[in-house]
Amino acid sequence: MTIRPILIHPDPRLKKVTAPVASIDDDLRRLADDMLETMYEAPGIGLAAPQVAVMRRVIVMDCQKDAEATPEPMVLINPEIIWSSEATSVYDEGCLSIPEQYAEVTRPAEVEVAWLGLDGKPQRARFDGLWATCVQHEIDHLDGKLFIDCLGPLKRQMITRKMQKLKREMARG
Ligand code: K1U
Ligand code: ZN
Repeated sequence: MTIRPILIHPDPRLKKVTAPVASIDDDLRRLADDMLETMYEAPGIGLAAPQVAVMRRVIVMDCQKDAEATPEPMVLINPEIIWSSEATSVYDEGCLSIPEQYAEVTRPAEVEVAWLGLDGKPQRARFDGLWATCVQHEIDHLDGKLFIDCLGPLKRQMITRKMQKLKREMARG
């Protein structure tokens, strides 16, 4: 397993709509393993393939935040939201592609998602709480959308400028 570099906003690859996975092969299994390792190492509770520069519809998640709890890694291929609740919830979201920036985002409190597992079998489940927030945030990544796109233009611009400065500093080393 390999820890892959995570793209930092602004990057044109984070704005693109990704393509569905056509076949589940060794490359895809390696990608899923690498994404989980990259997510745990960051640390994060989710990661989408475009964040590691792979323009395919794959996400990983583990919203088990308690360090002593048993890990619950999930790999979702070609995930689709097939139902959203009317009720909403607000969460102070972060993003591994926008380090150290957080903002409240309102989303449906519960969603039902259909996807393919790594065995190629169709799966379906209802998510609530942090899992619901995270799966929506990750599916947004697959559609080229970041949580800052849910904010007003001033807040979004302020965060983008901070990220441009961070990237300049990182490039200087
Ligand atoms: O997609 C990503 O950029 C990962 C992101 C997922 C996410 C966070 C919060 C709300 C919705 C989606 C993160 O994991 S940011 C890091 C984070 O939230 C966290 C890190 C360590 C422990 C607990 C949370
Ligand atoms: Zn993110």
